[in-house]
Amino acid sequence: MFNLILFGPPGSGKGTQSEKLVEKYEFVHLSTGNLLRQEIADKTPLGLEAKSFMDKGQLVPDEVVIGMVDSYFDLHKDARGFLFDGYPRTVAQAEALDKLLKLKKTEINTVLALEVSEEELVSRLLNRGKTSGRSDDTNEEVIRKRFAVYNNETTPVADYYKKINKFESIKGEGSIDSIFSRICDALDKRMKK
Ligand code: B4P
Repeated sequence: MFNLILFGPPGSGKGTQSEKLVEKYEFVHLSTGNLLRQEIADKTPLGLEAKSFMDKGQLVPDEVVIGMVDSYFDLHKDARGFLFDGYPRTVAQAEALDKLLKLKKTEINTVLALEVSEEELVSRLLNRGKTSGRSDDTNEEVIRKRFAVYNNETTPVADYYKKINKFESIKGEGSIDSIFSRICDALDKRMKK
């Protein structure tokens, strides 16, 4: 089993690149953002709770997200590998993921982090907000709040994986295909190890 985390700030292209990676490498795609948006669309109690945080640019509480990830994992017992997109976003989530993978006798093999400047990120998100209907993308104040949350709560996750030598940065600006090819090169090297 080979497990990859695609890491990066909001709008860095995790969702965009994940779709291409899933097609090429046949990972099971676990996007906590997509799972939460589905819960919101289905108007479940979890979705209603999550929406109040997401609309403000805040993270959904760890226990909610961790429980949701555990259930998704159980639904894919035969997976040959997972692509974690937007998860973990806090050190508590990273620790919970380690525990879960250990129970399944597997581990994270690599973390690839998309590096994009903040101005480019704001412009991508406002642009997506024009068509996506995502309330967290239409207001620049909420977008800036998401970056502040990323800097405070999510960047420590990078250090968590740097310490164990599993972290690699990828230039996340340029065409979608050129970024994809950088990710594939890094991934292929790691898979050979
Ligand atoms: P997510 O759904 O994870 O989304 P994201 O961070 O906004 O975006 P992503 O990086 O996937 O960008 P994308 O490819 O779409 O999170 C949303 C919210 O859910 C969070 O703020 C939080 O509240 C909650 N949440 C999710 N996971 C959580 C967790 N684990 N714990 C707690 N809360 C959680 O790209 C963005 C735009 O850029 C698109 O329009 C795309 O077309 C464009 N783009 C992509 N690549 C480009 C390129 N190379 N050039 C130009 N444009 C590009």
